[in-house]
Amino acid sequence: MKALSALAFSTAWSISLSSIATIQPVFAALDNEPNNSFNTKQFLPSSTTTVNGQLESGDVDFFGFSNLDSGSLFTADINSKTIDPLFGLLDDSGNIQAINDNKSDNSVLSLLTGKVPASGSLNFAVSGLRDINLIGDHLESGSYRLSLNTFNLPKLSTNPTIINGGFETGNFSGWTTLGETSIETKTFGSNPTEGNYQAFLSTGNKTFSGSIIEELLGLEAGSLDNLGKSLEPPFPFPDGQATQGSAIQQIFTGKAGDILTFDWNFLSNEELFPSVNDFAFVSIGSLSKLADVLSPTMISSTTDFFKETGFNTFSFKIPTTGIYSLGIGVTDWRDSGTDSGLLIDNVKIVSVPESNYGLSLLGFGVLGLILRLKSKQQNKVKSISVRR
Ligand SMILES: [Ca+2]
Ligand SMILES: [Ca+2]
Ligand SMILES: [Ca+2]
Ligand SMILES: [Ca+2]
Repeated sequence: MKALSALAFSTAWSISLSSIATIQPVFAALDNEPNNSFNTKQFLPSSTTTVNGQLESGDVDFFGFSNLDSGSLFTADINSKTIDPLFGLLDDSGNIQAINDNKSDNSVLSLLTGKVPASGSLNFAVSGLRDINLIGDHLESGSYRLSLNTFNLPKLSTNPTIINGGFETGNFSGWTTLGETSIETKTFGSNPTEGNYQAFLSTGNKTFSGSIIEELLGLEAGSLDNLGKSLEPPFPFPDGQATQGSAIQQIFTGKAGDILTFDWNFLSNEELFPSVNDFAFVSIGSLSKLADVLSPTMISSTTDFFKETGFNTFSFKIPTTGIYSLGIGVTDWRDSGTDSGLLIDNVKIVSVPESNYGLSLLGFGVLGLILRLKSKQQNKVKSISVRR
């Protein structure tokens, strides 16, 4: 299937609806009963990207998309004004691979993402809330639209130095993004630390699995899962997975001794359970956690999230001159139920002239201490104002 961006798709859709209102676009199909089981699924014509369906109480709609580009990424979502949907993904034998009821803490609509398997086929089932076995155990009734979008893993670009590190262009120019990412202002409830804009990454909505994020960031397979397991002992969770998240990346040339810094604020709605310990991470040189739900620095948040760490500063000294990949992200841990997020701002490189290297490092250390003290003071003020 030809890769079609969401923007291109919505434009094509509105044009065809307005100019030729009586003709369905070739890529839209209608729900055709009976399609109530995997074995009686409705095969959709090649190049179909949309299904306009109708769900009745006790009804499940199974669909088969085919001739997709194997290895490409997909997002598939259910939109409806009348039903609370549940969405399932099945393999080519009919085994349930993934279920999504609610795509985020703020929506009952459903969304699935992933990678198109070698067969080039994707099998979906549309049902009503709580019908996790896809057997029609629900009372929802109404119309919906299923939309499928496929695209390639974003291409990486290498910049001579960090570009748009403060996001003041109001977009992600210079960055590669994957998942649910947006540019926010102070109306988010947490002020940018530089200028008027900051980046926000979420574990809700259009997110991708840890393995796909690892692929984008060039990380070893399983490394995000392992980072989440780093709580053990006494909290082993050998089944732990970085289930779904978002990341941004920029590749740049770094000079030995330069210092890369950025400000970050980890936010979460999760309870304080080690079993659902969502976390934020950074990869440069190696992969490490920025914070997790159990971080002792979590305080009440003035954003839509319950809790946040407040802004902290990460810093990394470039050990040798060369090309570096900076990846920053946030992920759900073990389940995909409750959202976490990460604000990022002021990504920059502090260049240190070689002759003044030792002296500047000392100065930077003092600056870092001042920033940390300042941040602590801000946190104090914030927690007081929350209580008021
Ligand atoms: Ca049906
Ligand atoms: Ca739902
Ligand atoms: Ca900024
Ligand atoms: Ca979570």
